[in-house]
Amino acid sequence: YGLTNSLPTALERGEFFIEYQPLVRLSDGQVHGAEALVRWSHPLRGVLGPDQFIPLAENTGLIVPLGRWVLEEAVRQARDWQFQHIDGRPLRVNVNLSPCQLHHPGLVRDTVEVLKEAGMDPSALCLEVTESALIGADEALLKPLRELADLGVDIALDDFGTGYSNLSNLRRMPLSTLKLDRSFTRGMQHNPADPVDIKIVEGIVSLAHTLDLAVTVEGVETGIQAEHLRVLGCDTAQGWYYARPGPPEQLHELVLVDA
Ligand code: G
Ligand code: G
Ligand code: MN
Ligand code: NA
Repeated sequence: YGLTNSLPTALERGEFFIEYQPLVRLSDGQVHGAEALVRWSHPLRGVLGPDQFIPLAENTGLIVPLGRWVLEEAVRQARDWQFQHIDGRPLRVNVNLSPCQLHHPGLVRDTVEVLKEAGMDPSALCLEVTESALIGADEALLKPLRELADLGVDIALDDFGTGYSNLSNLRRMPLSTLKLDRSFTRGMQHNPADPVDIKIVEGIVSLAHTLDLAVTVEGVETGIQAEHLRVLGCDTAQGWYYARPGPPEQLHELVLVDA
């Protein structure tokens, strides 16, 4: 009982909300989008993070309607950003997909519907899937992702480097981006950076670029880390150094500041 029981009503009562964390292009420091991160404003327990309820939502199947709500909300927000953008740069939005959503037969149809209803170009959406969700990279999982990628949706492999990616599977996946887990960013906090971490990141960037994949780094907390990662050729960064996850208005402020 408890959290699990109150999940379905929480969705009906509108207790979930989304925070957005900016994604910043390392070459010029421009904000080019944001990752949508869901929260639950629980009437008794306060604001709960995804780690406290996503596993429950997966076990109960609520993740499918919840995930669809997140997608709708995030795409609608990105559409608003596009209407309001000041200098011709359409902001993009990243949405996390859990393994259950990947297995759900309605994924492609729902995503296409949400994009159509919002009148959004598919290329403004990036879906993040984790390495562990793609273990084995069997066709049943790759097919819907490939259909989405063919429509122009970007697919990112989240938490890259922590799971069990079979590197040779990378080329079979319809990916456009690798999101390097923040454990790699930690080795970049000193000057000079950890020489082994430098070699590892260099290798991953080189592999990624060879496969035509962009590299996003997570967990950037300092300017030193950002600079090391920029020099190593990473494309995009995300982390507290730029901004914590926050309300959608935060992105307006950041974009206005650097415009
Ligand atoms: O928001 P926070 O920094 O606490 O994120 C913790 C984890 O929750 C991240 O790994 C993120 O991928 C996951 N997460 C956040 N929002 C969503 C969501 O809408 N759906 C799914 N499946 N996972 C999410
Ligand atoms: O989807 P993913 O697992 O990458 O979710 C991002 C998670 O990382 C969220 O929980 C977010 O709050 C957290 N996060 C974002 N930026 C930073 C950062 O700079 N440092 C740390 N330690 N965590 C971060
Ligand atoms: Mn993510
Ligand atoms: Na991650």
